[in-house]
Amino acid sequence: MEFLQAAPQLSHPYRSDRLLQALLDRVLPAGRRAALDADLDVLGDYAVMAWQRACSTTRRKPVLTRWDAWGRRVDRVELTTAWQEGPVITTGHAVLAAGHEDHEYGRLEAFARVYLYHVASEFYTCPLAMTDGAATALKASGNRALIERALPHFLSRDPATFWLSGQWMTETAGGSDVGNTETVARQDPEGQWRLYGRKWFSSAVVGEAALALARPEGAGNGAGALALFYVETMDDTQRKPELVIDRLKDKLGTHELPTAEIHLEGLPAWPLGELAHGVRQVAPMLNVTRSWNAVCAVASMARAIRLARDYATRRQAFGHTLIDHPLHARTLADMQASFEAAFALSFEVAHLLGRVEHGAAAVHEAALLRLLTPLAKLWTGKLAVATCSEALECFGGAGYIEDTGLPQLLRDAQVYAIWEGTTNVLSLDTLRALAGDGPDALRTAVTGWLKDSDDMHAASVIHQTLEAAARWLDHNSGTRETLEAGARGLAFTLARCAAAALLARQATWASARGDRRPASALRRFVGLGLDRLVLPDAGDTRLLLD
Ligand code: MFK
Repeated sequence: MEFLQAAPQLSHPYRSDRLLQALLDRVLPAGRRAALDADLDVLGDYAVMAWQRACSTTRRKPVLTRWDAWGRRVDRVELTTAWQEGPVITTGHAVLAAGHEDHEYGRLEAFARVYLYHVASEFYTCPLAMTDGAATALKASGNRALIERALPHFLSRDPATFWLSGQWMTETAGGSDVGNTETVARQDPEGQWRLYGRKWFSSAVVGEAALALARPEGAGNGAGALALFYVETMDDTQRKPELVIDRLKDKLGTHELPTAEIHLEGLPAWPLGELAHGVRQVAPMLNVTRSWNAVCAVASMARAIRLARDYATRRQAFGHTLIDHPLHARTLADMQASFEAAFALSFEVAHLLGRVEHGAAAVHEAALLRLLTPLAKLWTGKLAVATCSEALECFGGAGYIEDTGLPQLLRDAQVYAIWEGTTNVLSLDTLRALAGDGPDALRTAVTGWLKDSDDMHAASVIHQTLEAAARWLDHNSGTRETLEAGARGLAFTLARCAAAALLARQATWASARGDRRPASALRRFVGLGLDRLVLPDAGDTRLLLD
């Protein structure tokens, strides 16, 4: 009988996830913790089922049918099975609704669900993120009519009444720079606003609503003249004729997600607030979707490491199982340490968001949230790509073979660094946050997180690196060009310092309960280095590009 390699098995993503269990044990009051268990358990079951299904069925992509047999325009999108299951899972386990409950733990509890559901959902979490963001932006707008109209659908616990929302910003001329938006908003003779234009990346084309940026006719150029509108896409069960799906995108990854190019040909629209400063109005949505991005990035890392760790116990080479080879074990442990740091930072953002929204936060924590949100997004986006790439390598050639289900992890991970703002755009956003109370807020927070740590070495490296970052900022803040050129290095440094300090807080809590693993994650992560500051340029950048 020829040798056949045993495939990796996915252990239960909730029951065997000590990080999530420990975080919830530390933060949640006992009653809330117990009440959450059933939903998380079922979402973990769903993830295991979805992995087994993906390993035993042919992968599908959504299919767009533009015309029916008789020549009628239908723009029908057929979805994969996981996407068809999306509304039932989402509403049945309050994946969105929990985040908008009236208490400070709502966001944390919702993001715990997102973390478990994400990979199994086949990026159905993308439109969920946007729906969550739309609900948040609508609440921030104070527009009572739209809130009463849309929120009961967005936050529904019944699949029959549940609506998804899109976020229509990106255009051919305006990707990162949404100030180049060409979509025009025009009032018809009855005073109804209607949108005319082309949106180039519509990730929730199957949604029932969207928030869209558009330029009211006659308003000037630039971002300040844009307005934010709410639109609906359906007339009962028919897509509105003023919304035309041109085609689905052929993407590197996230194949199950039906990202589309669309035309708006007079789609009725309602402004959220004033007919200007749309970017400012959409910012609450961006910050929520960026938090989702971070949590989903760590969910992908968790999946990749979980499979690679399992495989290392099943595969023999050179007379040993992989996990008994020192270099392989070291490689996995390095991945685990960085993942634990990324997990700590992403879930701190989730927890802070709920605390700030419910007035339960300390004075400095609003500025802290503003700073940590882009940091978590930009750092976890890059780390997810590196981690998934390393995890694939842990399988050797098998990691490069489609029907193992592994390459998809890497292809999908690449999107975290791109959508919702690229790494560089988010690094520049970090500069915006640092121009306010961000630096003081971070210093105060880090001091608090390190307060009881008995890892003196780690605490000292974190403090020293933060001081180096503060000196770098002081030194370079006079020259915009130098500041921007170094923004990514600065952002990575701050993200790593914050994550390390959060790991230290978790390690202190866990050590007191006899678990020494977070303390070793902290030592290893700090050992990998926190400082990513860049030296001044001396003109080399231009020379290198000549
Ligand atoms: C599975 C995971 C789920 C993930 C969901 C995936 C969804 C995928 C779909 C997409 O990818 S949609 C496309 C996403 N596109 C972007 O994220 C755009 C990226 N570009 C930026 O973020 C730019 O930084 C930005 C467009 C915001 C800059 O535009 P401007 O015109 O240069 O903005 P400006 O003048 O700096 O800021 C305008 C206002 O917004 C300012 O406030 P004021 O008017 O009061 O001065 C800013 O302070 C404010 N602002 C900007 N970013 C902010 C913010 N406020 C709070 N938070 C922020 N992040």
